Amino acid sequence: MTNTEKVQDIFRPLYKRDRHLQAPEMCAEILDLRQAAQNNIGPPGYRIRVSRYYPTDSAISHAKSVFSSYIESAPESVAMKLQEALTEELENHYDPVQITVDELPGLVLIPELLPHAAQCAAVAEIVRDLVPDTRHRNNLDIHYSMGSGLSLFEKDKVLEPLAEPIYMGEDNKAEGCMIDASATRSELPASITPMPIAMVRMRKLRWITLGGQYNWTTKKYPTFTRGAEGFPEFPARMGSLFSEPVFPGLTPEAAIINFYSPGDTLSPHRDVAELCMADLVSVSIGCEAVFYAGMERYSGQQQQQGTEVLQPLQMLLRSGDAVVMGSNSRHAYHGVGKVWAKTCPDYLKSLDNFVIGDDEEHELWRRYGEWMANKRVNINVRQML
Ligand SMILES: O=C(O)CCC(=O)C(=O)O
Repeated sequence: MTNTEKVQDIFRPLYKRDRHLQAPEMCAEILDLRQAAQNNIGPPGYRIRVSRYYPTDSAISHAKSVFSSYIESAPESVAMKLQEALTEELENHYDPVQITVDELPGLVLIPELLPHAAQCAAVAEIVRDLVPDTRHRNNLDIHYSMGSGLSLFEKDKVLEPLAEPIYMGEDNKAEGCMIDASATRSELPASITPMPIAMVRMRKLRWITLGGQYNWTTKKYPTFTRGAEGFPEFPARMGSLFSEPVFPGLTPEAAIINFYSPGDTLSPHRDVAELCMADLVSVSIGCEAVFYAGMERYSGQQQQQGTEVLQPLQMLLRSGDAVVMGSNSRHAYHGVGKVWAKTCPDYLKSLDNFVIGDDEEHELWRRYGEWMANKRVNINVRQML
């Protein structure tokens, strides 16, 4: 049996169980981060520890100012109300805790790290600025013309198929690359027909990549020298959230933004394309999901010796939660088992509440909120070198 088969064997029962799970609370093995932060109790087999996330009060103040400037650069129509909401939220209390796990050293779980207003601003940055920017590849652009950019909320737009697929690089033309690329991430359509934007928005857009563009076929980033001409720029605004002091353990150079609808899953995998061991940071926005993380290696030795294999840690991720995978957990297996419908928080569902004036803009934000009601957006940031 290969290691991949062993890993599949270990994770498969969890995916199967969660497919039918009505609510995460019904499964005692799923760690609820908020509860765990209060009662210090981990799931069977795991010992957790809870401590303050930011090491000092000045790091908290610095983080607050990062959130505030992030929101300041949100579109004018919403910046003021978002700023008010942020002030109110942070004045009340902002001192997140981190949960560490003895059995998975280097894995850090931070419930409620990203304030509500920053989450709202991030959704807007993603749909207005990042998705439409043709420098950021997405799972559809191999087969569809993106024209001047993918505007998800443009009424009546239809994506037109390309006459020939456009691959990312010469190496991408290898036979079988479509099968490979579609395995977990691309969901390429069986036949390439014009695709209404509503379909793209609802389900078909699965990811975009920022900064260094990861090649799903070669499973590599292009070769770069930091600082040299052509080194990819990471979007500065988004990058400000994923740097010190909020995430001191990485320099954001590449990211995958994953879009999940209820029913979508992500197979267990390890992120090993990066050439350094800087932290990998993953932030969730929108609907709740179960996230699994297991050891770097399931060698099968334990099974041979008759010792019990520790089940992957299963945890419920809610909007605003962050997962950091560093040091010994940097290459841990991980995946997403289920996204629960109707679990998106109200502040994201009613984004139009933040808009001042302008009917058109109001309508647009209403539609962003309607979209988020059934989405989970995961921002997964890495350092390449
Ligand atoms: O959606 C998530 O929480 C994890 C995403 C992930 O593991 C990845 O993009 O590699």
